[in-house]
Order: sequence, then structure tokens, then C-alpha cells
Amino acid sequence: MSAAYEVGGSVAVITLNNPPVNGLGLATRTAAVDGIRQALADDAVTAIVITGAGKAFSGGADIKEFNSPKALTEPTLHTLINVVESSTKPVIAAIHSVCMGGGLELALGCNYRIASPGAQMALPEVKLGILPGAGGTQRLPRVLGLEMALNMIVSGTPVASEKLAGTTLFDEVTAPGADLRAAAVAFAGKVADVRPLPRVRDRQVDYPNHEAFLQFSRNTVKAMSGPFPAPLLCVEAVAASVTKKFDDGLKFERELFMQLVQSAESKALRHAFFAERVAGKVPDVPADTPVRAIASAAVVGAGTMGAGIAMNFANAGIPVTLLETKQEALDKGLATIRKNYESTVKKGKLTQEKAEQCIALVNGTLSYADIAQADIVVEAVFEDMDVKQAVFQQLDEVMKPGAILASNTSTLDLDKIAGFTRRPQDVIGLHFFSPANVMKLLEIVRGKQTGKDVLASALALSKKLRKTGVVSGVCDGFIGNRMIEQYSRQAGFLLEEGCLPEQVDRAMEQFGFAMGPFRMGDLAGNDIGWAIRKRRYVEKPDVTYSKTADLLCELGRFGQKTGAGWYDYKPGERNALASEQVNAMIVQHSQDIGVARRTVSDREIVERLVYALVNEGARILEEGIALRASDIDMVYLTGYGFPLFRGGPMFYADTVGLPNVLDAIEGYAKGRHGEAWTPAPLLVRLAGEGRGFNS
Ligand code: T1G
Repeated sequence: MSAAYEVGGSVAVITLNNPPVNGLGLATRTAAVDGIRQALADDAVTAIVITGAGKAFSGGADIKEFNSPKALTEPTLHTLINVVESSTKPVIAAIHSVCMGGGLELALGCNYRIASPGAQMALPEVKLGILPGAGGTQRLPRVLGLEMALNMIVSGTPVASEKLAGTTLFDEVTAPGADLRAAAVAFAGKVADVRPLPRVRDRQVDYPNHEAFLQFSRNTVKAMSGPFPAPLLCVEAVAASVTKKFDDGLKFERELFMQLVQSAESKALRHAFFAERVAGKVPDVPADTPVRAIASAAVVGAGTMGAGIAMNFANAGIPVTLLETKQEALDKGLATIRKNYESTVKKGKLTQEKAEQCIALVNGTLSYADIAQADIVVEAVFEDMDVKQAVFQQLDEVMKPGAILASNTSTLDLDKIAGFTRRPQDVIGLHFFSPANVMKLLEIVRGKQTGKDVLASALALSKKLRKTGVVSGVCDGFIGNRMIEQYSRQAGFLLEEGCLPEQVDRAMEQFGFAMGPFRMGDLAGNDIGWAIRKRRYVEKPDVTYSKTADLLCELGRFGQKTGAGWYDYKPGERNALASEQVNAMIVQHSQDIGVARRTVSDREIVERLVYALVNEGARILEEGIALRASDIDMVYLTGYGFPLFRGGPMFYADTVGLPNVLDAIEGYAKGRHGEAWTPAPLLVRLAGEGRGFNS
């Protein structure tokens, strides 16, 4: 059952019921159409109310049906709305909580709309790379006016129902706490005999000199929409609400919708939408696993990461104590936190009051005893196993039973760290990404002995911290850093073979990365990679790296923090300037190692860096370090600046076609450092089966 039908007095009530958000899937659409027809056939019924069960009126079309036959199987959403709009009895939408996308379009097909306050009203299709495809671009301007409707459709941003109370979208907004269903039934009784039945489609959009406004909107939207085609086509669809007759506008909207729903950009956005939601699901950890309450936190280490991590707790309203060994370091960390909040206030992203509230939640101490009662402690000290051992042995001594002991390590063996304690079941990895108070990604590293309740608690915490939590198994570099290692190796080899940093960065930024590998190195600090490579040279002597990055670090060029890295920087400025000294060093190094420099195409640069990610990602998948390919995509979309319109490395490989990816990798395997290109068995298998990572 996905829509209930009942009659109270002379009013029929149809309740959409497709948890979790009453997505308008085929079964729900069918039941709703049957309900309308049943009400029309019943002479005792004089009016019809449509409402939603549970936590939504409707979250819109069931996006799980997209690009599947069900989406276009009758009754389609258009048919449902047509049946409602051509009803011979008044249809009243009773709206609460969430009314989005096709849900709002259904409500716009009704004769009347009643809402409780706080209902989130939105046409968010643009965020999925499409546009409202069931009349929203034609009907919303007819009730909200051209400007407000255009803003809502192009931004996809929800607006609370009470903020729209003064518009003709609603015939009534109930008082807080009022019984919405009773109000709708009462309203239905009042309008049961009103004729003609009011229809949104019969209204006109009144906007003098609309062409000037529309042209301004086109220019503005074109400038801000980047590689995504949907925002601009939203403007064109809304324009039709004033330039075309209603049915012509509806037809035009449909054409644009069909064009967008097939676009690679929309498929990538829909993939990311679900990837973000499925990332929090762990097959052997039931959704109802009890979680440990986290009402207080502690962070060990007040450096850049520790300070940023502490801010995450404060932002979520969780009191947090920052522990350091020296007063000077503690004061520096607390000052960093205050400075970060003040700069956020200056940017207008936070009120001074909220900033003060957050700062007040952060305390500092030099004593382990002061953090003993915290529900969770996150270690964020220097990335060295001996230092981690000392900290975790201390934590094991002082922390209360049941406290979660987390490490922010970015590459070290979490199982070994857990082994420093007598409670390995309470140990987990929480790998934040710098800047920790900004980056959405949180790699949740599950140790062999990590308790299921601790893992469930970490997943719940990541939601509370508004992070995208992705579960990783234990390996060197977990998911993100293990893959970026191969990406960086290829970038170094390309410098030896003929590229300069600016060419590689430009090619990757044209592909869509927020920042190419060398600008990224200068930002994060080239010395971090240097320390990791020194460890690798000992641990894995057979793995080759370009020496260019080491030569750079030997010059003390660690990046922006030393005023020079791969690029030169004017004092106090951050824009990267090609460095004659570095480029000469690179050319000289090629000669020193006897590599004849050649012209390298941007295509080769992109293939070698992106397919290096894909190939390592395939290994991570087959080893079970990542639970699913879309988790790997989420890591790269939220932690490494991979372009959203390409959906993540594994999704992108699927769109290229795995046989093509394998073909390119096998080509590079025949070239210089071919050992770095051994195809992952999973990639070979899926390519052979004609499948994708995400299928
Ligand atoms: N269809 C199917 N499932 C949906 C869904 C939808 N529209 N929206 C959410 N879900 C699932 C989601 O996958 C998750 O599933 C659960 O609901 C809770 O979601 C023609 C074609 C509604 C504001 O873009 O913005 O209509 O993980 O974790 O934070 O013009 O979900 O529990 O199995 O996000 O409370 C337009 C997208 C569709 C709305 C709720 N509608 N959804 O937020 O919960 S296109 C949207 C949201 C359309 C027409 C076109 C949010 C939410 P699971 P959640 P939440």
C-alpha cells in the first residue's frame, strides 16, 4: 500500500505513504490516481484532500526510479497531476514537513494548498542536474511571481512555508501545533461547492519588461553555473511561463527535462546524492545498533589538525577539551581556534554570538586527568608511531570505561595503535582532512577489533558533525591517501618525462579538479609527502618515485608555508607563479637521469593521474578496504577536490567504459615505470564482463 484512501463525512483523504519521504514512485502514483478516481465516482464525496504520512508530504519523484522503466510507466507523475488538475471536485493539498520537487508540483496541480508552518518548500531538481519536469517551472511563477519562483528553481533552496504565507501559493498556513488534517478537511467543506474550481494553470504571470529581467538572469546564472547545464535551462524553462501559453510552456519544460535527465552531469549528481547517503551503511552493523552517547569530547594535540577537530565538536554544540603538553602550544592552538571563528564572522558566515558560544565550548588543559570523563577523545599528535604509542598508553590509563579512543592518523596502522591499549574494541580511526573544520570528508577507520557499537557511534557522530563519513579498513593510507599516492607518483614521473608543474596543474584543473597536484602540494606542505616517502624508501624499497619532489624539499621549498614550493609566491600572496629555479631543476634532473624530455599531451596527463586513482581504487575495493565503489567516489568528491560533475573517479571510469580504461592502463604498462601500471584484477574482470564499478 503506498497511498491510503479514506472518507470522513463528505471529504475523501488520500495519504501518500512511501517511507521514508513519500517518493512518488510508480506504486504511490498508481494508488493516488486510483484514490482520486474512487473519490470522483463516489457521489457522497464533495471534496478531496491529499496529504503525506510520516515525515514528509512528499520528497518528490522517487529518484531511485530514475533512468529506469518505472519512471516512465503510467501513471506517470504528469498523469497523476493531470488527473488532479482535471478533477471535477476540489482537491486540497495538506502540506507538512517536506514538500519538494514532484511533491510540490503535485500540490501545484491541486485547486488549493494548506500548509503547516515549518514545511520545507523546494524545487531542488537543479541540484540533481535536472529541472522541475512536472510543471513546476510553469506553475510556481503563477503563484509566487517570476522573480521568487526563478530564485527558488535556479537555487533549489528550500523556503519555509510560513515565509510564503503571504503569497497565493497557500490558501492557508495553519497556526503552530494545529491539526493540519482537520484544518484541511474543514477547508474542504468550505470550498466544496465553489465553482469554477481555481486552477494555477489559468493564472497569468504578470511581470512588466520581463525580457530585461530574464536576460539579466541568464547572464548571472551562466556566470555561476560552471560545467552544469541545468541552472541556465531552468531560466529558459521559467521564461516560458511568461512567453508561452501554458501547454506550450509545459511541452518546452518537458523537452528540456528529457535533455538534462540523460546528461552525464545529472547522472553524476544523482550518483553523488545516493553515494553520500549509502556511505553511512555498513552491512554487518544494523541501523539500530545502539550507539554510545557523545556529550563531551577531548582532543589530544593543539596543532592545526587538533584545533580544527576541536572546532567540529564546538560547532556541533559538544563541549571539548584540548590537551597539550606545553602551555605555549596550547595557547597557540586556542588562539588559532579564536582566529578561525573571527575570520568566519568577518566573512558573514557566522554571527558573533554563535562564534562566542562555540569558543566557550572549547577548553584547554595540560593534564590528562582533565579529559578522563570525556565520552570520546581524538588523538591528533605528530604522525609517528612512537608518539602515538605514548599517547594511547596514557589514554588507556586515564579515560573512563566506555570512552571512545580515536586516532586522527592519516596513514599509520590503526590495529597497531589499538594494540597499545587494553581496550582495542574502543579504538577507531577518525581521519579528518585539513582544514578539519572545513572539509566535509571524514574517513572512519575500522580496526579489526573495533566494536560494532563504536563504529555505529562514529557514523552517528559524523552526521552530527555534518561530515560525510566513509568507512575504511586498515591499510597504509586507508582509501584517499593510498590512492593519491599513485596519483602523485605519476605526477612526479611526468615532470621527469617532459612536463612542468604548471602544465600538469592546468591540465588537471581543466579536467575539473579544484587544484592540480603541485598547487595542492604547495598548499598542504611538500614536507608531508617527503616524510612519507622517506618512510616508504625503507619499508618498500622496490617502489619507485620521482626524485624531483625530494630535490625540491632539499631546497627547503615546502610550499606556501615557506614562501616557495613548486611555485614562487610574492610575500603575503597565494597565487602560484611559475618558478624558473624549480623548472630549471626539473629539466636538469631529467638530464641527470638520462631521460629525454618530450612533449606530453594533456590527455596523457589526465589519463595517467586519474587512471592511477582508478586502478588503486579497484585494488582497495577488491581487498575490502572500501565497502563499495561509491564510497571511494565520496572520498574523492568531498576530500580531494575531484570534480562533482564527473561523479568521482570510479563513476568517471564507468562513464569512460572500463574496457577503455584498461586499454589505456595496459598501454602505460608498456612504458617507463610500467610496473606502476599492473592492472587491478577487479578492473580486468569487470572490463571483461562489460560491467562497471558502480553497477
Ligand atoms: N526519492 C527517493 N528517496 C529519497 C528521495 C526521493 N526524492 N529523497 C530522499 N530519499 C531517501 C534518501 O535516499 C534516504 O534514503 C532517505 O530518503 C532520507 O533522506 C519531475 C523528477 C527530502 C530533504 O531532490 O533533499 O521530483 O538512506 O537522509 O536529511 O520535477 O532527502 O534512508 O534509504 O536526505 O531528512 C526532487 C531530495 C526529486 C529531494 C530529506 N526531490 N531529497 O532529508 O533525509 S526529482 C529532491 C532531499 C523530481 C520532478 C523531478 C532530502 C530530504 P535511506 P535524507 P533528510
